Amino acid sequence: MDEEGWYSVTPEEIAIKQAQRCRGKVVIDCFSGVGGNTIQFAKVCSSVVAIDIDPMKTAFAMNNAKVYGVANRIDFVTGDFMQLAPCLKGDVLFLSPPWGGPTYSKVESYKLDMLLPRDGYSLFQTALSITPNIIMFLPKNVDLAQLEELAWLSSPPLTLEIEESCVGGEIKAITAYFKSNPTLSSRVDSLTHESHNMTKSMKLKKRSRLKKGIKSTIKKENGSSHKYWIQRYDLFSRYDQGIEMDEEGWYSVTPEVIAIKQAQRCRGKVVIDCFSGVGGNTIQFAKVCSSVVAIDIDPVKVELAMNNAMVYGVANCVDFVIGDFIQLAPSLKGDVVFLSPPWGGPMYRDVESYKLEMLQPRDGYSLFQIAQSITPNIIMFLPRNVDLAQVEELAWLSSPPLTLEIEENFVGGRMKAVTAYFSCNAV
Ligand code: MGP
Ligand code: SAH
Repeated sequence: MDEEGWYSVTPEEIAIKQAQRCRGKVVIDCFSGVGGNTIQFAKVCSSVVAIDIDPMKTAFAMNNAKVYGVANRIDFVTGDFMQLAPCLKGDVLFLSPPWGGPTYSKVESYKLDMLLPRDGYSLFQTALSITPNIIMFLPKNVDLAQLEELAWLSSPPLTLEIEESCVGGEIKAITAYFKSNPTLSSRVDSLTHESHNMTKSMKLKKRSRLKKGIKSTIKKENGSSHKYWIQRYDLFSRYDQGIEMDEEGWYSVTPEVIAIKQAQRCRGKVVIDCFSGVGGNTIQFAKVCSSVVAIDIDPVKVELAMNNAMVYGVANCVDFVIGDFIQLAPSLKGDVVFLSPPWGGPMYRDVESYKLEMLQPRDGYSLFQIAQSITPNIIMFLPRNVDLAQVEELAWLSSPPLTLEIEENFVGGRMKAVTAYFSCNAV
């Protein structure tokens, strides 16, 4: 535990009860803290994503989930829920945001405006963009009229059930369960005009920059990276302005002219960069896309990518996630999925025909299938010696078959790789 953990963790008796309402569902625990709720969700839900902005909290939650033997059933994400929201999907959203510290009980009536990191109206509005099935864990002195307002001002209005959350018979907090109600929504159609005006005050505020403090060692360039160091300005034209790399970054970053071309195909779209590495693609997506989520399983890569995005002045346009794309996929949504997975290191060139089975962390068929569960608009960055018949197979074996465009990628007249653009309609 850490200090905030001590005063904000949901008591087990309450967390168990809340989780029972989510049995079999895909749950997003948006402020997961040290894992009090996450652990109980993991026991009964079909899938749990646990998000916290503080990497220390994620580490504590992982440890605590291990104590309960459920760590491998949870996708832990260090990130800002408000920023990640456009790319999340799930059946139930669980919100137990900061109440402003232990002093919350000093006021007679706790107002939703006092919740953090945004007022309760903004939080709720963001949650609603994902699902109407929202559970909020709130102070026992919360203004219940404001909660009812949240339900009624939604369009369509939601049903609301308030539960007094007790430990040993003593009220500790309030849990509000919001759900959609089709009959209710048709009856109050005539009210929606009024609701509409009132929801204006619930509009989301401008995106705030991610605050992160991931501590890690950044490997400096070494001998084996020298060949790539010579090409440094092809990789990042702003290399001299503070770009940082690690060894895998050197040999796998997408050269800038190629990344720019790939990004142009995604102008205005919500893009998921599933293997973001040191950010070669992420940076170019950030310049032209409406929203970019950059996922990498390696925390060092994410730190490097954040630094590099800062060099290009686009860090605040990207939602950085430390996580496993394979595990996160069921909770992701977006217009385009960009896959530039590990090819197995620079030795990929040693075979004449590179097979999709050689991609990592799963073979190309599996990666493609996982990507397809999100969108048919998939871009794959592949070795120049890839077996093109296999790539075509990916398009044809899809149901319905996808259109495929293969682009050969050159830098300074040398072929570096190929990009495969799959889509239902043109991306
Ligand atoms: P390369 O073949 O290692 O370099 O990678 P180069 O300069 O073409 O070497 P040559 O001596 O054969 O001419 C070419 C490009 O492929 C790199 O700049 C990366 O963009 C990309 N790339 C290489 N690897 C090993 C990976 C990888 O594992 N994953 C991803 N996503 N891209 C890679
Ligand atoms: N396009 C990137 C390079 C990607 S290299 C760029 O231009 O910089 C491939 C990346 O995949 C590596 O950084 C590796 O850490 C990451 N990776 C490997 N397995 C992963 C997984 N399961 N989920 C997310 N990222 C993964």
